[in-house]
Amino acid sequence: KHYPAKSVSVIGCPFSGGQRRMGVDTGPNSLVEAGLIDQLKGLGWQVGFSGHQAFEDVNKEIAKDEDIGVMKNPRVVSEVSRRVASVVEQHARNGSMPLTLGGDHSLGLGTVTGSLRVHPDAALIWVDAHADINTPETTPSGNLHGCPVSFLLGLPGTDVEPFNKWTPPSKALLKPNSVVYIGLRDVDSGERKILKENNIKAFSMHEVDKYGIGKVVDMALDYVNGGEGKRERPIHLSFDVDALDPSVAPSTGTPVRGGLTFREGHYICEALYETGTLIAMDLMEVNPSLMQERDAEQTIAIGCSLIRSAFGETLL
Ligand code: 6HN
Ligand code: MN
Ligand code: MN
Ligand code: MN
Repeated sequence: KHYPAKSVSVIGCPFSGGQRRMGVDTGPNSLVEAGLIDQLKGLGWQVGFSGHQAFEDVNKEIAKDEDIGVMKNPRVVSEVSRRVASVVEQHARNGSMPLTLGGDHSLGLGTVTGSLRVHPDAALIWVDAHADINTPETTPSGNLHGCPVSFLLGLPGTDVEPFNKWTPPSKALLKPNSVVYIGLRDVDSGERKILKENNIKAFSMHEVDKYGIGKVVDMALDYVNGGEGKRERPIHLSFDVDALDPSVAPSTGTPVRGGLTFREGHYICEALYETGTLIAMDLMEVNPSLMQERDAEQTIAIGCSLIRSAFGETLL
């Protein structure tokens, strides 16, 4: 299995430039302040954490970062993803499992790129209310947190500056049959077309209701492993906290009703830990400045407990 040494590197990414609501950049610090590092140590992990990533220099360019087409903050998002990719890559190469705390989900372009440089055979499980697979041509908002998967796949429309300077579509590391979604319920029409055309496996909330979360996670794992019960392929888990129902995780920028329950979210993390094949995790879109203080505390606490589940906290 991939991390027998139980070594994890916590990569805090205080970044909000992939969308337009303030505060998501404070997510990583809130998770750490809530005791995440000690919680991971308590589960027997060796935890590397030496402060959050310093994006101040890029962040202060945001005001000057003019739109390219409809893309908002394109240079800043591109530069941050480029850096995150190399940080994730380094930790993975050193044998320490990257755990990235967001920050908005545009960071997923960096985290997954970093993982795939070290584990080219890895599959991606994207847990989210949204598919985040808009291209610069289909995005209705111009917000790049809705686009990371299309860049990872190198889809038509992603050969744009400044991204093509460091992650050109011709060198895309992710294949459409290496991605599985769980939790979708707010997919744009352009995205739906992309999912269909590329035959991308997705378990929406409809499938979660129909089969139950246990079966859905089994089907997702069978799919990426190419065989029933096979559990060998390395997996990168990118977990957007808005996959959970807003009643469970209210403090997030793009909440959508009808989401995963507390247990369904935790079940996914527990089941992935159980495979022993998890090689990286992202926990994204925790925005403590949204909703009441109580809601923020609840969302932060759930962020921590989802992570603990993915790192081996069991019920019994
Ligand atoms: N997220 N599909 C919408 C858009 O603007 O492209 C929402 C994206 C949300 C992204 O939650 O990470
Ligand atoms: Mn997302
Ligand atoms: Mn490997
Ligand atoms: Mn989302």
